[in-house]
Amino acid sequence: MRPFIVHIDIDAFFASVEAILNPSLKGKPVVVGALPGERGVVASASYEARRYGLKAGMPIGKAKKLCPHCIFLRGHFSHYEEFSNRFHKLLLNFTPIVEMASLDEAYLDLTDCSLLYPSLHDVVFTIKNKIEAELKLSVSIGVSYTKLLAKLATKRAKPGGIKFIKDENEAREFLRDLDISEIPGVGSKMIEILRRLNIKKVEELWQLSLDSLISIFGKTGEYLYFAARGLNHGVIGIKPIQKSISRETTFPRDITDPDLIRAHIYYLSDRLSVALKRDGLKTSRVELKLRFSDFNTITRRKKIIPTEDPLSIYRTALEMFLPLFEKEKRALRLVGVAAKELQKAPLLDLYTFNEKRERILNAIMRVRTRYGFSSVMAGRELILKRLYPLKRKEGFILKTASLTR
Ligand code: DCP
Ligand code: CA
Repeated sequence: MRPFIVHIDIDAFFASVEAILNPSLKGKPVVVGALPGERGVVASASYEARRYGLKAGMPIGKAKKLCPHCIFLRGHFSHYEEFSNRFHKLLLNFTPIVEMASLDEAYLDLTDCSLLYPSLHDVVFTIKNKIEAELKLSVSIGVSYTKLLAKLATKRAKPGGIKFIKDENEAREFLRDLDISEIPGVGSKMIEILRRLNIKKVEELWQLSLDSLISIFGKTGEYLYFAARGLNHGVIGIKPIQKSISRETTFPRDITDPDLIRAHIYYLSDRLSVALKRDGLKTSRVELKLRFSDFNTITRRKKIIPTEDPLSIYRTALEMFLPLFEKEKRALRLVGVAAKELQKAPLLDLYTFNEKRERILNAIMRVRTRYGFSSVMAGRELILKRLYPLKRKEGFILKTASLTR
């Protein structure tokens, strides 16, 4: 039997949640992200704002120029998480096979549910109505026999529609005219190389053999060959381990004070540690990213014993930071810390296990879950109060409202 895969994505997620929190925003051009005059980007734009050409990732200055009367908001991350959880729970009522691909995006596998539901086709409409009635959020849905086709179908259904690609014939018709840049994972470098081969549409990509794609792109070439045919072997519910998680921020103004930069590095390490702990992961390579006032950007990496401890991540990042900063002696514009080479944390790691530290970290996690992120903070990160508002639940409200995962 052909798999029955449903991909659901919430329309203009952050902006739509804002319109629920404040109904007077409904139907208006709303942008969540940095505020005009700040340095940062659009994270989410309502469909009304998109009419002016606004989209995610656009510098906020440009957005303001294109749409001066847009309503710019910094956003409320904890509410987005709450809606995401409700979205996830609601989907689990229909099938246990649900994979949350991001906060506002999920895959459902209904293949084996045909005894439960007389018509799988109809249940898709039921799911959509239920989400929209209970969450008051508009969603778009794609349905097909592979994850990739379902995701591509959702994009075509936006905003607010449902698109089915039911068999290989429909898939071929659908893929034929698609721009290669629409295939997830195809980046600007790949597009450039394919352009030089005069390939812009998926149909043109079909002309290349598996061997020639592999000889051009290596392993990615193999992915591309199958993706161009709508095939990928992703299984729902088994999320591949993420390769890295990062947290970075652009400062409100360039910084030269090393204490202040250290505070940022600690705070970012702290946030990173929370993300690792939540996903049950450890990192064995820490990456530090610095962008100077002239936009010159450097990264440094260092191996460590697998950990999710903020202090170990911070110290490793600091070891890389100090000599660099000493040498460059220039103002910084951005700092980022990334956890690379992630692995599932073993339940009990006999070699690196430090029971006392583990207990402290777990206790901090529990207190934070209950009383908010700022209920436990290190002294060295508190000097950031000079720059940012501190909220009980969210911690410091940095410039970047975007998901830096
Ligand atoms: N997001 C972000 N930074 C980005 C992209 C997205 O912070 N560079 C956040 C804001 C979005 C949310 O993730 O609201 C979901 O991302 P989507 O790409 O699904 O974008 P939207 O939901 O806003 O719009 P769409 O209707 O196109 O799905
Ligand atoms: Ca979305």
